[in-house]
Amino acid sequence: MKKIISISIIVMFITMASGCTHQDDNVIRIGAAGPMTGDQSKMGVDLRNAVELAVAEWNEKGGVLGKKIVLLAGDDQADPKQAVSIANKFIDQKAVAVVGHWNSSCSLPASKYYDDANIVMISPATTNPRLTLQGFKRVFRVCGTDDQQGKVAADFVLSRLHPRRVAIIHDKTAYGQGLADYFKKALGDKVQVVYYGGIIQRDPDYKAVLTTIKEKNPDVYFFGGIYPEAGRLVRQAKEVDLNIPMITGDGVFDTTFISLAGKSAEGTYVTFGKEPTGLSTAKTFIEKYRAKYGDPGPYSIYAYDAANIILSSIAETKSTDGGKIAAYISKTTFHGAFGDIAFDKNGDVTKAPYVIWQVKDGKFVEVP
Ligand code: ABU
Repeated sequence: MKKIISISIIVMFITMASGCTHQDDNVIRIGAAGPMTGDQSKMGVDLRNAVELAVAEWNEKGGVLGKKIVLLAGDDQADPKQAVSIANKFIDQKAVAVVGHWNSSCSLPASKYYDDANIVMISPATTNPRLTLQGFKRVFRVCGTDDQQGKVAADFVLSRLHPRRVAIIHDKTAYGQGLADYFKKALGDKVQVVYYGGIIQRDPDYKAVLTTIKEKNPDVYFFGGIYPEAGRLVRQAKEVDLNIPMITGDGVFDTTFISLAGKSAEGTYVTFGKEPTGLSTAKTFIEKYRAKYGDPGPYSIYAYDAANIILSSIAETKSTDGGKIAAYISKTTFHGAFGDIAFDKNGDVTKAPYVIWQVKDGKFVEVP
């Protein structure tokens, strides 16, 4: 008897030491992962807020499978190593599914951990095509891909801006460099690419590279990267008298870019999805989000839909098994705030969403 009691005490201590004492099978845990601190924090906070809103709505209706839903927030700081650490933390915390990550460089390494641990992952914003080409059955995204937006950007440049010479810069990340390469590929041999090169993220001064580009005399320059660097690039381009338009991708589509760049942002072209405000389903989401957090960010509605896809799939399958939830997601059309969402065999959305936007009078305006 003494021996049995001792073993029980040892097991209890091991359980406490491994951090499992907080586990409570009367709840269902959903992760939200993205950069919640650092210079891309607006994106992670937008994502987390949207998932929190969806979770609160479900909990008001009684949760899912009769259990309260608990949100686990994971700040990956836009750092791949931190993303893997968050993935392992969510696995330890017995998350059923994750909305995230935001950055391609984070989603790519983290996705293997989720899939191996039978956790469903839906990224609202990761656009590197490789994410869904790894053969993982539990990995999805609700946004488009960089081959799609690179082509939309190149078609626009060729058909509307008619340049002879183009410069291409990227931030050396899976997203930024990948997008720059798809843009370059889609240009083909129809223009001369007079400059192609990478910059270092968070470097405060890009004037040397911008001066080199100016000497090559391009008509337009493309940037594959995120809004903090894009803000510095367009500001410093003016300082070195490089007065040509920038065209860039969804990682720059945020009002923070315009605040950082000021008047230098004017005229910048950006590929992103259509504005959701015309949709009645989006209207309800926008009103609720605004009441709680202020204006939704560009990817908030995508994160909200991702969370609802996960929660409704748990409800419909009556299961928290990642494989069962993923199989249901793969074959179902969801009616989200942003319209109908269905997935192809890889886990990509079946509709490509990109249009061209331009900064005009301090606002993003869709180019007709
Ligand atoms: N799609 C834009 C930014 C997120 C990413 O790295 O894919």
